[in-house]
Amino acid sequence: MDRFLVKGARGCSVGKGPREQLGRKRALEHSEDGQERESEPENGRENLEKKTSVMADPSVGGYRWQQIKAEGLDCDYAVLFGRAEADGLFQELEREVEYFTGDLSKVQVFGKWHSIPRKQATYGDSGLSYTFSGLTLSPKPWIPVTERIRDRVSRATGHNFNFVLVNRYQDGHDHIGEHRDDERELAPRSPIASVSFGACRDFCLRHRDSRGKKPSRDVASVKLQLAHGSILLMNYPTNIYWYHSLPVRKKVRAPRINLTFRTIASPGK
Ligand SMILES: O=C(O)CCC(=O)C(=O)O
Repeated sequence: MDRFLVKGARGCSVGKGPREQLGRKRALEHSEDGQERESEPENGRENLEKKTSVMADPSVGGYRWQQIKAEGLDCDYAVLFGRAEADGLFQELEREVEYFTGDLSKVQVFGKWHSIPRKQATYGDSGLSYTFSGLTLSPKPWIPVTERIRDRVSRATGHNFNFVLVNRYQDGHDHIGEHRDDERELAPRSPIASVSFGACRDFCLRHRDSRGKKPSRDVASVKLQLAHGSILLMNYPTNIYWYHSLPVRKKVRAPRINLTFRTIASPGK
């Protein structure tokens, strides 16, 4: 059972509140190499103390922030762009983003190469480097659309970001497996801002102690639904304790683009 489900505006269930718990469910999940497994409905784990809440002043910066908290998990969610603006940004991203091709669009799992089940691109400040698929790369220079979204994110959150990873999901078959954003090059304790456009998708978070066949503890998982034009700010220490994924959802037919804005520590720091 998920701890809670945050559902939101625009028909994509993005704002289910603490009392509106999901019942038992079955979910199809894919791992990074594209292998599908059907997760069993979990039961008996409903945590009655739900902590979805609205900040003391929910309209700070003109946005209605929702706070999502659990043990070691600290996130803030808001709709950042109105529908028309979000539509325009989605179209511009579709026209302008240049995604990786060739070896950079593949991943090696147990010695075998697989196509990554989504498209990816990176943009950022000059002089930065990061490790991707075992390679040290530099992001492409910012383009106007990623710069505009970055600046809006900075104004809304009060944080500056020097790098963005763009993930494009063609439809509900494209996905990202469970992982943490805990790369060594990230500035310690820096938040990660995840901005979504296009199809609404489930975003699942699982505590590190509750993973695998024999979890050491039973911490209820968290499922959010990320709406077109929304932002999810993942604050420290979320990425220490919680893994996240965007599972396969075969009924989703529309594309989605997600941008995770990050702060890479300057070389030498
Ligand atoms: O598409 C998403 O919402 C998730 C992206 C993600 O997990 C990542 O960039 O690390």
